[in-house]
Amino acid sequence: MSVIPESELIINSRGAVYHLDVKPEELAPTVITVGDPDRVEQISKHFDSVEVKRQHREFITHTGFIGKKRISVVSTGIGPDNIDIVLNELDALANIDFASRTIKPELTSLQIFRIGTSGSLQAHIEVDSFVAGTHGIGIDNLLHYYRHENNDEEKLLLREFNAHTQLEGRLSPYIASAATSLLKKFVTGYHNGITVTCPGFYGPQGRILRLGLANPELINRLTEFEYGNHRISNFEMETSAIYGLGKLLGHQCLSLNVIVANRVTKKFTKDGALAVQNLITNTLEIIAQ
Ligand code: R1P
Ligand code: URA
Repeated sequence: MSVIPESELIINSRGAVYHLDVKPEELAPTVITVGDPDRVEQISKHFDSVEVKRQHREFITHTGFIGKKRISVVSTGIGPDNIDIVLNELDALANIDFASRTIKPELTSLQIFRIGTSGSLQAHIEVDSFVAGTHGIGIDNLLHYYRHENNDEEKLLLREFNAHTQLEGRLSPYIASAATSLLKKFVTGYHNGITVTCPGFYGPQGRILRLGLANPELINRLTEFEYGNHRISNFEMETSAIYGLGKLLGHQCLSLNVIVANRVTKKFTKDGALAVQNLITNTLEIIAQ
């Protein structure tokens, strides 16, 4: 069994993984990730008890219980590059023996839910509504650093997406799916659609402040995409990376987002804090069952 060197898996003096500063026993099998560090407390305040509170950089972790369900909430900060750190470290906490630095013989599959904010790409997916992403299409590059394969449905969807958007060549889009076992619990009250993950908030999401866009047609192309029942519902900055890495590592992942901006109707939520709170309470009710 090969030993993972100190330079590759960094464990601090507390015996905790480097960026998250969390020890293996401090992580629950159900994990909620959020972009905004302040959202961790907004979620853990609904717990019956909180046993662990850790913070290092933008990564805050609270672990506790709702009834008998043990849950960890972890902030990722913004973007797919941070998801590389968080997903690898969550997996290390679950599946690497820190004493021997070897992969455990029996692997644990975590349930990972993202609770985030997002921009809608369809007029009818209004601000304050909820989206559960069936797939993540990444127009960042993260998954290309890992060996990965797609199933036939994913290959077809990606091929159609590339043909329609003409992004391939300038970018290298990739696709990964939600865990269907989790997705089926989030149908009523949630729009289901493809979530596109971008490596930025402005140019990569077609926003113009002072700079011109290399691809001014991006939003229209995404909005108009159709393949069978599949449509692109929204975009944000983490989902495809979570789905892609989560699947490769053997975890079940689902990304839930509340719409704060509608990029077609140009509306913005009147109360973003309330919108996020509504998604939190709704999601926790389902997760805690
Ligand atoms: C951009 O404002 C951030 O908000 C969205 C995007 O994915 C990006 O992280 O998610 P969070 O609200 O979870 O941070
Ligand atoms: N988060 C994003 O990444 N984009 C939006 O439009 C809103 C929230």
